Amino acid sequence: MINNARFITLEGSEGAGKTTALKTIKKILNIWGVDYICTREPGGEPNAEKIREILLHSEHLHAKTELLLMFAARNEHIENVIKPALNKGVWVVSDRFVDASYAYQGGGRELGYEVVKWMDDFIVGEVQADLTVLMDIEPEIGLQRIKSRGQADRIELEGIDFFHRLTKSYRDKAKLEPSKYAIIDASKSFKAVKLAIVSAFESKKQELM
Ligand code: Z5A
Repeated sequence: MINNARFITLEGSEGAGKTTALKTIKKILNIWGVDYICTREPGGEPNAEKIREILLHSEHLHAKTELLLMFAARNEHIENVIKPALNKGVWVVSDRFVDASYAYQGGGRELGYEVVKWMDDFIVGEVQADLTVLMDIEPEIGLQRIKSRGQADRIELEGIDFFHRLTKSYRDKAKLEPSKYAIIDASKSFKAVKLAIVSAFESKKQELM
């Protein structure tokens, strides 16, 4: 935490309902009267958005290239958006952050925890989330939800084992620092998920404010 401003990240596998969760989080922060910005990864600033295009729409990328580009985009995002906002006392809500690298590249691509941890220490350092909302869902349910969405990007085209590995990596990462996480059962109905997010924020309010 810098200057009382808080850094909240939103994570989950495909079709976990992050977009829907973000709406609920915004409503909560509005009610709390917090000054905040919403951003996303990969992306969130011009150079990082260019890297996002390469990441999601290249025909092929080696796993290590993918990892390096995720962190290159993240460095631009941290230096140009996240740190300046937090330093001004503005809260930051990011749709995905470093846990996605542990999950997708460390787990999904099987590069392993250690190499991602090294990059995390090097690039993210102390700019860690105060709260990570993990939208937890079995891959079969999430993938079923996004089936009707049309053209899939490069990562969404992976096989089911990839999604099982990344789901496990998300869960394992959360176990390392449970107090930092709000784990939401994202397989429930829209209403139940919304209530679970509201309740999680209420229980963290004193700590965050
Ligand atoms: N990536 C990475 O590999 N490494 C990294 O370090 C980072 C990212 C930072 C970003 O893509 C990609 O980059 C992502 C990880 C990788 N993988 N891919 N591909 P993105 O930003 O374009 O997409 P996304 O992050 O996967 O999010 P999304 O697709 O926009 O959101 P979502 O969580 O998947 O779900 P949604 O759009 O909110 O909902 C999906 C559908 O489910 C939709 O039709 C909803 O109406 C429905 N839904 C949602 N909630 C419910 C409930 N409760 N019941 C029933 N139906 C529901």
